[in-house]
Amino acid sequence: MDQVVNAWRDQRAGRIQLNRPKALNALDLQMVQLIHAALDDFRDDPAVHAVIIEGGGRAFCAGGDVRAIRDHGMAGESEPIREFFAAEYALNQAIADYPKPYVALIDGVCMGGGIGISVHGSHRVASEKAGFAMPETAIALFPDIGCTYILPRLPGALGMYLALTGARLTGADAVHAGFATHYVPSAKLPELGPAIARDGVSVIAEFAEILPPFSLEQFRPAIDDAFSATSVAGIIAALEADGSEFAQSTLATLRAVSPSSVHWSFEIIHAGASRDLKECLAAELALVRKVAMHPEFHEGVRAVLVDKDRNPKWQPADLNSVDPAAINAMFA
Ligand code: QUE
Repeated sequence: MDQVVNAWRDQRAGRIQLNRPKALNALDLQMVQLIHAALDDFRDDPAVHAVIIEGGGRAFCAGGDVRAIRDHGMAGESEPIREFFAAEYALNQAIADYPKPYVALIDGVCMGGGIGISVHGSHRVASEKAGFAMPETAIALFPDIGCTYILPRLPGALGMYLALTGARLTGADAVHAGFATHYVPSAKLPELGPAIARDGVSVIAEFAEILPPFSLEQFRPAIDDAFSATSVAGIIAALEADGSEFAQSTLATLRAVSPSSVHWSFEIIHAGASRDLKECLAAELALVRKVAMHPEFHEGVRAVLVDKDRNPKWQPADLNSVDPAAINAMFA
């Protein structure tokens, strides 16, 4: 019970614990392979009626090991990049197709790859300690792990707003947005796993608490108005015309993250509205192989995770200087 992923049988449940707490359980290839192998075992074990996945330590899962991806990209090593993302996205698809209840207990940070190993499952339980985000535009990546399928299907234009700004959601807000399905207090979570293992997933409803209001409720009209635009320029124009404090601070966020990433993220999320999950993951794999080799991504990860100066030098430096031909080339 001391691997980067622990998997064990607990009464009628298969249980999985991510166990790389110092890296906030960020996924590497070995972890992805161990989770997938455990899911295959539990699927074929008739004594297992549900699978429960959780994070060891304070995080659920902070994403992927993007520092290692950057190192490979800078070294021109495309094969380990393809191997990691192909394995990660295959796991996301396997969770979506899983024939038994799949329960994620989210009691801490859940970003990027963490959303990928929860949102495609049948039950996503979030506590007041959960924090959800798709923060990829800050590192010049894009919302992947099947989120180009999920985000266009969230209420109104919330998905495009969350994707482009990286806005963080509380556990309760994540239920309102659709990332999570149940809101359970952190203090009750240690009892929930064993209760599901004994009595099945129907007990989750008994643990669930009354949902606090959606903190973005008052901004929903502004979000839907701006982020339903059919271009990045349209989003910016709508926020400028709005002029509210919310619109101003949203504009400031959009002007701080990678301009190129805002454009390629917008394009692939927009396209995701008319693709199924499998098509979305295939399009994400094609794009991520290009982005991982791109200097913009190397600079983003440098600024946020390597040097941590939070002072990226984006090229081009503003949203309206991005050449549409350069964005098209990422999808060629
Ligand atoms: C955007 C991201 C990630 C991020 C920060 C962003 C991401 C990711 C991590 C992360 C955080 C802590 C760790 C770690 C990785 O941060 O994908 O290994 O210890 O994995 O702004 O997409």
